[in-house]
Amino acid sequence: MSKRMWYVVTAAVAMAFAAGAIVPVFAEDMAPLDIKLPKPMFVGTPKNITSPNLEKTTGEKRPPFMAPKDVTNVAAGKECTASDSEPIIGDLPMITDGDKEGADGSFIEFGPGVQWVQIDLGSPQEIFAILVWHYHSQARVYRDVIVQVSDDKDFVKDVKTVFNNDHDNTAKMGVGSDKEYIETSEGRLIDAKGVKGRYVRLYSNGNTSNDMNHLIEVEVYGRPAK
Ligand SMILES: [Ca+2]
Ligand SMILES: [Ca+2]
Repeated sequence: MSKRMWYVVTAAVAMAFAAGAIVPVFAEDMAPLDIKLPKPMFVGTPKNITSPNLEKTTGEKRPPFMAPKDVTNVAAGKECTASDSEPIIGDLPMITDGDKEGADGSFIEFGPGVQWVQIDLGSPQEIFAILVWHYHSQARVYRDVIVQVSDDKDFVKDVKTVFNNDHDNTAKMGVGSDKEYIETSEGRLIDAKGVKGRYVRLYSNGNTSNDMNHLIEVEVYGRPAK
């Protein structure tokens, strides 16, 4: 390359860089999330559950979920609120107490209809995965599972929906394109794709065994938002 040509190419690259056309890529250190699972309460794939929006159950273990190496469960021990502050069974701190077992004594029960719980992460976080265990001592599907993230504790503005399997809008919060799923000891992992927010809110609307709503544990894998 001639000296003049080199100069032209170098100048063109420098201008493209300044214009934002070339973005430097720094490979982030990723690692599989280290998720501690509770003891399974049943084995095999239940065949007696039908629902028009149910995903096909493979019976296979969930593949590892890759996230930046520095994420932790930022929900651990954090304060929870709910649509009903006095659940029928259990109390709100159980949502983030680390106990994910399926047996009696580990789940909270809320009344029928659309109910929500909310976790205050304390400060805005960059969220990569949300794990939720509703109930797993029996195979069942929870209806209208909707998971949202916001910096607004009242979830009025700047609401980001990261999961919604209400295909027929019975919760009246908009139609979701996610599938219903059968609860197991693995819990449900929701890919939150680095969404930012201080509060996480999770809705449900009864289940295939009864009209009640249950929750065992929620984990939120993230890191402080920059
Ligand atoms: Ca718990
Ligand atoms: Ca629905």
